Amino acid sequence: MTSRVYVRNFDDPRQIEAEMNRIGVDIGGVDVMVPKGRFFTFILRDIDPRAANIIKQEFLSKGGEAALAYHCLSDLDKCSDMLLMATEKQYNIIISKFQKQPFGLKDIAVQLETAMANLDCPRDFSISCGNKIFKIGGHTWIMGVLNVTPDSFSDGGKFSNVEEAVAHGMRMAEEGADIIDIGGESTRPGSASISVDEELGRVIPVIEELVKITEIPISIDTSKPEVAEAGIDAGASMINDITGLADERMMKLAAERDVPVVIMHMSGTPTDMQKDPNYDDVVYDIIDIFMERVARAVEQGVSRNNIIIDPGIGFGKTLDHNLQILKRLSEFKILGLPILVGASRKSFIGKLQGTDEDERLEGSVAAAIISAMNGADIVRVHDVKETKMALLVGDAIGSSGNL
Ligand code: 8Y7
Repeated sequence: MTSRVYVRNFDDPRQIEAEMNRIGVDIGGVDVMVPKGRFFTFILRDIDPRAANIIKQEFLSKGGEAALAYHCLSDLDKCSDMLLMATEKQYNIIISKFQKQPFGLKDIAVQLETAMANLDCPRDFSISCGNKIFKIGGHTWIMGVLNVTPDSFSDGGKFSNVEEAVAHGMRMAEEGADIIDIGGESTRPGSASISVDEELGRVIPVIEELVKITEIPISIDTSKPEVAEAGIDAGASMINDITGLADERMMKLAAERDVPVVIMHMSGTPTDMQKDPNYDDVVYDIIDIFMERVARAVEQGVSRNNIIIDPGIGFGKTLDHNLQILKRLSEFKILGLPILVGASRKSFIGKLQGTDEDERLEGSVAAAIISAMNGADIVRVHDVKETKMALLVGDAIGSSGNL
């Protein structure tokens, strides 16, 4: 009898374990072998050629590989990028050797160690929001969009009176939303900002009414600390800040009130963000900015356990930037923080579908599912019922085969 070859792809070490158990591997052998079945590829940006040459040697000597620019062999003044390829087991050995090396290798060792810990599967943390605990990993939470603006992206004007807005919030809760995100200021590209009083007048009555009749956690979508504070006083239990806590007062408020905060990435301001967006690498550049913002927020007293990151689809991004972010979303897991994605009804979907704002449902659901499969923990959507149904299927597929 001839034996046949099959392919088996793993995206979670629990699946490697399950496969070894199926085969009947000795229990002691499983733990030893799983780290050899996990392969990580990392990019190092702007690496000193002297460090790069040592890294190359260490990886080769352990059976891994580290690809560097040809010029690094001769020109020791010109930094380059580097591609690292090895198993988890090989990284662990190499990292321990880096501890004693010069040229910043110790720092790289710490970064690699942190990266692998953050990429660990299953992701084992949760976010407390109001009276709910959102467990991260394996399940995608839904944030329903409630715009209370006369001119927002979608639903513009439809829910500008309190009663209608409250009714829409309740409908989303019934349809399966886990959080309601209430915003009063339009962030449509090119839109102008409004005053604190105007924004307060739009959102606060809606929050006050909703908390009377439902337990669903409410997020306040604002970049103004005054509005966020009043929103929390009225009963909101999360801050969604599209400027990514650009205002330090927002960091202080989040720290004081001990509520989860969404740090969203935006390049520029809503007025100018779509004028020629430009990145070296859209994913790595955004990760760099998250690193800096998260460190600053933690310095201001924000608990790391309260931070959610969001790459900000459509905020200073071209069509291709948006597609790259969604395709490579899992790379943001390197930060070890929950990931939120808001792609719903955005203009890139209209561009691809060739449809107007009110006909972007199918692409929005597709984007939500792909986000979830690529590591989003929360999706911010307008069409709650349709997204919920699709996610029941998507999440089940995503977690199938895990122990
Ligand atoms: C997002 C957002 C908007 C997003 C987060 C729209 C308020 C535009 N988009 N907040 N807000 N992420 N966290 O189309 O992508 O809903 S407004």
